[in-house]
Amino acid sequence: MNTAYSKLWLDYKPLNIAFAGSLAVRCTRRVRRGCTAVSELITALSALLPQAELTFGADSAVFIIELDLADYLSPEEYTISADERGAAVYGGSENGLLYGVFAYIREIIANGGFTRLSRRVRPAVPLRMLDHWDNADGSIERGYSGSSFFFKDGELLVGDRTVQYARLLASVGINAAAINNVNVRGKAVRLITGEYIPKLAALAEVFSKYGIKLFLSVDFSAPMSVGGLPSADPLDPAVGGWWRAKAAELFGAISGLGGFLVKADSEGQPGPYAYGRDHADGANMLARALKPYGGTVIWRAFVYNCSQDWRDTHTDRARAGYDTFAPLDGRFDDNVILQIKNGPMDFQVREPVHPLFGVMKHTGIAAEFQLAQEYTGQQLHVCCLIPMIKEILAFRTYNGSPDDTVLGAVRAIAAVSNTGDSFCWTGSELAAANLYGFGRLCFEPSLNAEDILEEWISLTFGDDEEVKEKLLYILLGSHKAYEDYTVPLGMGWMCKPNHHYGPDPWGYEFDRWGTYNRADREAVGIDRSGRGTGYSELYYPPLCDIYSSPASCPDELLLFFCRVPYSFTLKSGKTVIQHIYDSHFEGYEQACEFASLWESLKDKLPAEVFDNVKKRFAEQLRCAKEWRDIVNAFFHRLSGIEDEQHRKLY
Ligand code: GCV
Repeated sequence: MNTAYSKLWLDYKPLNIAFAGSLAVRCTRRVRRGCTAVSELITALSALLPQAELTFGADSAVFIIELDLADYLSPEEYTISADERGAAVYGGSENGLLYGVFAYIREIIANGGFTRLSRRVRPAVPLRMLDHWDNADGSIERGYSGSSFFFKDGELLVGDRTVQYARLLASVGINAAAINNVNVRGKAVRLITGEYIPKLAALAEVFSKYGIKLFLSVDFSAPMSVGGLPSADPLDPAVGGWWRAKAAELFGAISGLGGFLVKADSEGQPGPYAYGRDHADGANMLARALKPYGGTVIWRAFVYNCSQDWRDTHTDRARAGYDTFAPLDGRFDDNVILQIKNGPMDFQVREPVHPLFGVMKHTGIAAEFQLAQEYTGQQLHVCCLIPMIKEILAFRTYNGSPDDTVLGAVRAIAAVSNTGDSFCWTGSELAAANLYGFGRLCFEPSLNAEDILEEWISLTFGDDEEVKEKLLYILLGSHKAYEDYTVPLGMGWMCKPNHHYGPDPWGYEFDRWGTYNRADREAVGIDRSGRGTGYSELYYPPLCDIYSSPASCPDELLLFFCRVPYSFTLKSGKTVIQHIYDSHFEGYEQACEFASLWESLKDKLPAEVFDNVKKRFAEQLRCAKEWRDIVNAFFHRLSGIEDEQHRKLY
C-alpha cells in the first residue's frame, strides 16, 4: 500500500492576515477537551494562524464550543454564531459539534479570516454512506485510484491513512462506510470471524472518533462458508440462530459497528432464491439478528437476470428491480434499508431515475450513486457527477407523498467510493471534487452544485480567481461533454464489455447482460412503452405518459424509452442521426477546450498536480476521439445517412 497521501481539502494554509496575540478556546463543561471537535479546531487554528498563541479555558474566550444535549439540537445538528472577534459553535452531540467545527473552519478559509455569521444546519438524511468495493487481497473492483488502503494480502490495515480518511469523510458529513466489496470473495468471506475482529474493532474506534459507523459487506451464505452449516435458508431456525450468535459476537467486540451491506441473488452472489425464499425473507432474517444492537441491514435492489438471450425482446433488465421489489413493499423490517441504484440499469452516464424510488412507500430506502467512474471515464476523463446527483435527488416521482422527490423518499444516500491508495486518493485530483461534493450534498442538498464545487476548488487550490473560474467551467461542463462524445440520447452501454472503458457499439449487443441498443438499418433504441416492454408504465402519471411517446420523451432519454428512425426530429429540431454526429464532434471539441484550459493553469498549480491531470487529459482526448469516430462510423454505416456538415466520418 502506498503510505504517502495528500490532505486534499484539509491541507490548511496560513491565512493572509496579520494576526498576533492569543486565541482562547473555551469548552463548556460537557465537552471533553480531548474530543475530536476540539482537536480538529486546534489543528485548523494552528495551521491557519501559526503566529497565534492558543490557550484554553480563558473567560474571554475567542472560541466557545458547547455541546447541547437538550432538545434544542438533534444529535448531528450544529449552530455557529460568529463575528470578527470569535465564535460559539454548538452541537447536538460530539458529532454535531465536529460538523460545526469543520463548517466554521471552511468559513474562516472562505472569508480569509473571522467574519459575522449565524448558521443552524442539520443533515438532510440520517445515513450518508460510502461503499468501498475493496477486496481482501488489496485489489478494488472498479477501482481507478490504486490499491485498497483498507486491505493488503488478506490483512486489514489500520494506520495514519485510516485516520486521515476518517477526517476527510467527517469534514464533509459522511457518517458511514462499508469497507469491503459487495461481491464478497476470497478471504473477505472471513471478515466476520474472530481472525479479523481485533482489527475491525481498532478500525471502528478510529471511525467512531469521527462519527462514522462501520459497515461490512457479508456473504449471504456465510452460515455455510464460515459456519459449516448445510444451508443458508433464511427460514431455517439454525441459520437464524447462527446469524444471531454472529451478531452478538461482532457487536459485542466492535463498538461503532453499523451493520451489514448485502448483495444477494445478483450477478452470481448467493441469496434467498436458492431456498425458494424472497428478498424480504432474506433481509428480515439478518435484520432480526442485528436488531438487539441497533444494527441496520442495507439490502441492495440491484437484482436482475444476467443471462439473457439477445433474441428475447420481452425481458427488460430495466424492469427487474421494480418487478422484484415493488411487490415486497411493506414487508421489510424497520431496520432494513433497501439500497436502490440511481437508475434501473447500472450507473450509465444518463439513465432515467429508478422507478422504485416512487413506489416503495412503506420501506426504508437508500439512493446509491457511483463516484467510482466505472462508466464515466474511470478517473482518466474528468466527469463531475455532482450536478447529476443533485438533479436526481430533486427528481419528483409524483407518488402522492407531500415531498415526492427522491430526497424526500430516502433514509440514506450511499455512493460507491472512488478512493484508493493513490497519493491524491482519487487517482485524478479532479475526481476528488466528486468525493467532496457527494458528502456536502448529502448533508445539505439545498446547496447548489456550483457553490459546492467552488468551495472545493478554494479549499484545494486556494483563492486564485483564474484557477477558480477555469476549474469551475471544466467541472460543470464535464458530464455533458462525456455524455456527448460517448452515448448521447440515453443509449448507454456502448462501452467495451467487462472493463467498461472505450467504445464498442455492439460489444454488449449479443452478450448476456440484457443491455441493448438494438440499432439496425432502420431505427435505434428500445420501445419501453406499453406497446413494448412496459417499463415506462412503472412511473406515476404524468411521467409514464411523458416517457411513453417519442413526442413527449425528453431528448436526453429518448433512445432509452423509445425506438425511432434515424430521421426522427428531436425537440432541439435536429434529427437523431444529426444529433449523434454533432454531439460527438462537439463533445470532443469541448474536451479539447478543457485540456487547454488546464494547460493554461500550469504556473498556478503544484507541478505534481498539474502533471498528473495533464497526463489524464491526454488520455481523455485520445479516448474521446476514438469514441467520436467509432460511434459516428457505426451509425453512418448502419443508417447510410450523411452528416449535414460533411465532416470526416470513417
Ligand atoms: C460490485 C456492476 C459492476 C460490478 C458491480 C455491480 C454491483 O455490474 O460492473 O463490478 O459489482 O455493478 O453494483 O454489484
